[in-house]
Amino acid sequence: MLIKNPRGWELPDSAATPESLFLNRRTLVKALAAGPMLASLPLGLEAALAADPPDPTAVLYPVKRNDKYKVDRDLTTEKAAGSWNNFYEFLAQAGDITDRAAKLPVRPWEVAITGMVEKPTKIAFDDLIKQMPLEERVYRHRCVEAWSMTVPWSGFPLKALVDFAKPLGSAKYVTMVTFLDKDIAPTQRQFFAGYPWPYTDGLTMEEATNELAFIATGVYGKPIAKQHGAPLRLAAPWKYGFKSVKSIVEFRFTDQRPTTFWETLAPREYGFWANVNPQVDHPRWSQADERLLGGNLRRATLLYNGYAEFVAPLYASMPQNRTLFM
Ligand SMILES: Nc1nc2c(c(=O)[nH]1)N[C@H]1C(S)=C(S)[C@@H](COP(=O)(O)O)O[C@H]1N2
Ligand SMILES: [Mo]
Repeated sequence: MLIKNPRGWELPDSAATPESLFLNRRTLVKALAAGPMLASLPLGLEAALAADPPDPTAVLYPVKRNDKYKVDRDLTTEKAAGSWNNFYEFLAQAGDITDRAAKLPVRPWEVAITGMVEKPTKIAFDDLIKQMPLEERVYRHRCVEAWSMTVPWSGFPLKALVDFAKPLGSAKYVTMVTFLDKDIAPTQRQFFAGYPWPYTDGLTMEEATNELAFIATGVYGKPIAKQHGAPLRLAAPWKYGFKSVKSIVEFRFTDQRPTTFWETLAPREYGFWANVNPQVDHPRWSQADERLLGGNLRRATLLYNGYAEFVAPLYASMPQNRTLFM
């Protein structure tokens, strides 16, 4: 389908497609797939749909579940997990951002490998994923704001990407960077324009190559929904959710510890390590328990979010003080 009109996200605010178009996207996409209706679509609508061409990776899913990673609770429903999201680029608080995030164009999508690597490079996401070993893992996720979910991510170990990137022996950290685009992310141009965009966070190389660190490209047996951070995001389940950067455009290898988005904004509340610990309260609230998305059930929060057997050795020789858990 060749479309010469500007795409939705290239239009100025005043000319942007109204939200209502996106509300009905699913129905419309179905109708489009059926074919003959296309000719009768209004031009603006056609342009809006062009933001989302067919996903060539859809055929890869579902992938085989790796049963090594057990959880002690039921899966969160797809609806509950997909209608309560933190993605500050679209809304500066947790909430249902499905319609806002629908405006994020995820094709084409390039991933840059930069910094201390043998050869800095850029690769199309669709080419990268073909080279990665895909599997499904059911992981728990604990937001620093004391809600949690349990979801089946599909994707690949971050270690596979690190191997692909070939970092130099001197690299000690990997920073993950989200897209920066004021035309797409309303908060990057409005009241929150002064935030330290783009969103970044990072891991040490030991953390990044720990078997738990996972890049999610899918969820619930399908390509990952935009509100969850399409087309690829980190899932580091032993750390508070804000470490798990969404919609990554760059993996940057450095020998200096990065100062991350939340650490820059509120250094007394959020730090680099951010390992989950129910005994170390956030300065403004308790971390002892958490609300399970999809209801009002609460569960006790676990040290390292229940993943101590995999990750506690990483921190054994470090001072077990507050900064390790914020
Ligand atoms: N780029 C970006 N990544 C982000 C965030 C964000 O605001 N922007 N929020 C983080 C926080 S606080 C959480 S809890 C998780 C939420 O992931 P989910 O919406 O898929 O549940 O994403 C993390 N990754
Ligand atoms: Mo969060």
